[in-house]
Amino acid sequence: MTNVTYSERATNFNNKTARKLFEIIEHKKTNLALALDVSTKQEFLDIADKVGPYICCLKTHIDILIDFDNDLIEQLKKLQIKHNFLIFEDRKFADIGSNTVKNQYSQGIYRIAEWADIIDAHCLPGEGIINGLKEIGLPLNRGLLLLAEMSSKGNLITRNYTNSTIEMALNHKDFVIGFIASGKITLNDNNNNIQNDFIFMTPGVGLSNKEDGLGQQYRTPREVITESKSDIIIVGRGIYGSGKDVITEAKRYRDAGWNAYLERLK
Ligand code: BMP
Repeated sequence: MTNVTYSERATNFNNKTARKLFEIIEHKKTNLALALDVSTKQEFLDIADKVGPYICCLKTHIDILIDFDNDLIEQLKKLQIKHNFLIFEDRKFADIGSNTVKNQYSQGIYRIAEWADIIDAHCLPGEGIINGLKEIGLPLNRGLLLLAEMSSKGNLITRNYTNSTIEMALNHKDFVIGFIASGKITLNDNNNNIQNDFIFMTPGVGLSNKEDGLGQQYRTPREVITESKSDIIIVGRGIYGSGKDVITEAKRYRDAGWNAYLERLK
């Protein structure tokens, strides 16, 4: 089932954020998500505006910004409307669901639930983390990604952990829209239907480098989309890394990601 189009996939989801993401991908013909890990508001908004036309999703680490303020969120929302992309705050929640993650998601200075269409979480604490986030996110039609695999060298995620994560996702298909993973993963290596019912987003994507010297491991868009059958490539420093023209690089990754998808459809 790897030759199903993004639009066809959208019909498998009741979650509005998931449907919207597939709509944007198909409309803008891009499966590129930008990981915008810069530290100043000015640089953040400048790159978001330049790269916005070429991405389906903008991934943030909002706590990296040294001059965060509410105006940044207002400006980001304007850019979201101007360029039509979803916002994914890569907060990687990993605490108890009943109280802590609910407050981390909705309170504090960032008030993530108010502006992030998508968030992600580690399932290490157990299913309560999903229940907690869902209480806040589902009424707002938000979507949750679960970290089923990681791109960093030596990470401790095992096949059993990945399987348990998938099982938790299957219990919450209204809110869990997909996974962070190296590609399309299946439960117990069976060819079951989770492949079309979830979105797969893959970080650790680069056209030039193989690693960053601090454990990050890069694969090409072709390896990720055509071979590992992921849906979305997440690219950060490959686009905004030192000395690069962000528009040229964003187009390069958008084309590489989209061509890899077309190749898979053949
Ligand atoms: P870069 O392309 O600059 O290496 O950035 C990758 C981005 O993806 C970072 O924001 C990182 O937090 C995120 N990420 C990752 O690299 N590996 C994972 O397993 C999960 C991630 O969210």
